Amino acid sequence: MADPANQSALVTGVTGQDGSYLVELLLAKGYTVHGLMRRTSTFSTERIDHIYQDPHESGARLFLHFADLTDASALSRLLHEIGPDEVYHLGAQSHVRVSFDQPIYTADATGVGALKLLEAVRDYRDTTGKTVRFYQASSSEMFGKVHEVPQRETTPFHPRSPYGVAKVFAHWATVNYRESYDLHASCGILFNHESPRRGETFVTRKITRAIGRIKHGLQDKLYLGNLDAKRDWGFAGDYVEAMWLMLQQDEPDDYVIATAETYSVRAFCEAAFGRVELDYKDFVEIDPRYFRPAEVDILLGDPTKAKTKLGWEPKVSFDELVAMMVDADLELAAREKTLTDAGHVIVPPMGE
Ligand code: NAP
Ligand code: F7E
Repeated sequence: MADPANQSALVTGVTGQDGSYLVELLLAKGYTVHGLMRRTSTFSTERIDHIYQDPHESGARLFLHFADLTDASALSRLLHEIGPDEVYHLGAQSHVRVSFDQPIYTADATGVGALKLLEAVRDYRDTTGKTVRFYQASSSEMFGKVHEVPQRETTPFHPRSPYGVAKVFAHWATVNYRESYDLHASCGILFNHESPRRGETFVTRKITRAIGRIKHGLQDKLYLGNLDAKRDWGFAGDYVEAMWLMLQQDEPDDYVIATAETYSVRAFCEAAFGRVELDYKDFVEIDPRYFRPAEVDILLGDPTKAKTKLGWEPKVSFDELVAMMVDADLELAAREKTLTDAGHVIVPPMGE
């Protein structure tokens, strides 16, 4: 294994949930980290502000670069400019429901974006002769209408959304570059993973955000869609470790990363509202707006291969995850309440 202190990594999706945890992990190991972020009209670095380092200061090891996943020339230029040892491709339009509203953009950013980055990596490797290892953020959404339970690396894909279709494309593009061009490229087929940094429009965070606001009198109701869908929910901090482990292996490969437990959205509601001694039935209402044209009914992963080959296991249990998220959102809502009482206008989180 190479000495991490001399290693550099490029992380796409650095402003996202996983990007923030992965950057923390890589910096702690001694890596120099380059994050790719897109230009937005407001600040989008909230999740990494606590680890931001002024690039002018000596010893800085986190550098941010503007590029969009749809811009092949920017990706190629960045690869040549940075010359990373490892590339973690986490950037994507990652919301399943939104992918039905934006199917073409999702295909472009989430699907073809991965191919553009693979091309940039291949070109950089071929031009310079330098080895680059590549991680693709594949998803359990690729299993969609599942062909078996639990799902493992050999389970056939049957995506149920434009997002799932785009991820299947990106997944096979990565496998193809491994097989065609001898690229050290691995795919992590990650099942749902959550945290207090989870985007507020994903169901777990939507629930825990609402609980905090309900407890502090800032919100009365929570509108959700399908409560019967089941997901294999783990903690994002555990899952980024699996990404790193994949790129430390001699041979590239694909791995399911999951907890091997599944719970319904209803069960998540029960556990999360239960944490603050409330009954979810008193607050949750169903809004058909949040149903999807095609649903993924059950996801349950079998992480045996990751355990055997990578020595990876999830550390945070379902109950611990729920408690961590509820507690963090109670604190956030308490701060919002203080601001509201002082006359500030706090815009409630939007659904989806
Ligand atoms: P996330 O919080 O939604 O983060 C996505 C990141 O991609 C953000 O930094 C976002 O930037 C960036 N991005 C989106 N479109 C882009 C574009 N056109 N150009 C450049 N950057 C762009 O997602 P996550 O939960 O951290 O997930 C990380 C990756 O794992 C994603 O590829 C996701 O599809 C995949 N995945 C996630 C899960 C899960 O349960 N979390 C499971 C399996 C796979 P902004 O901050 O500007 O929006
Ligand atoms: O939905 C149901 C919804 O949006 C979970 C992404 O990270 O994980 C994520 O995709 C379930 C679905 O995540 C609401 O119908 C009910 O069955 O939290 P979610 P997701 O669709 O599983 C995979 C692995 C990824 O790769 C994706 O990038 O919850 N649900 N009511 C709802 N979902 C939302 N968002 N909002 C609701 O009101």
